[in-house]
Amino acid sequence: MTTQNRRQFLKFGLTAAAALPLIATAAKAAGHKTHQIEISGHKFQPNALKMEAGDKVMFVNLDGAPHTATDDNGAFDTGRLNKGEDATIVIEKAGTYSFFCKFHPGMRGQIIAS
Ligand SMILES: [Cu+2]
Repeated sequence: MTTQNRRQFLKFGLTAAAALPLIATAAKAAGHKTHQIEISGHKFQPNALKMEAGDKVMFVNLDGAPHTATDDNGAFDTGRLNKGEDATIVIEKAGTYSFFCKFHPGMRGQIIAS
């Protein structure tokens, strides 16, 4: 993704202190990864992602149609992503997160954080 794209950085379930850039840098130094899920052909790819709690996930929409990645239980929501846009979320707690697209509810994916 290029820097021209609108970038969103969304954090959920964090304290205000944890949202500080310095803390985010410390988390990165501790070895947390950023994973990527592409949205293409009305599918989340990969459709099931295994990762560690504390890792980030960047959703990138490559389709002409707008999409979202919205957790079934409200743990995260990228909001509307138009073509070429991306949004990054942080999964803080281990668990299985099932998500869908608000515009196309048949589009589903899963994040398994351990
Ligand atoms: Cu969609």
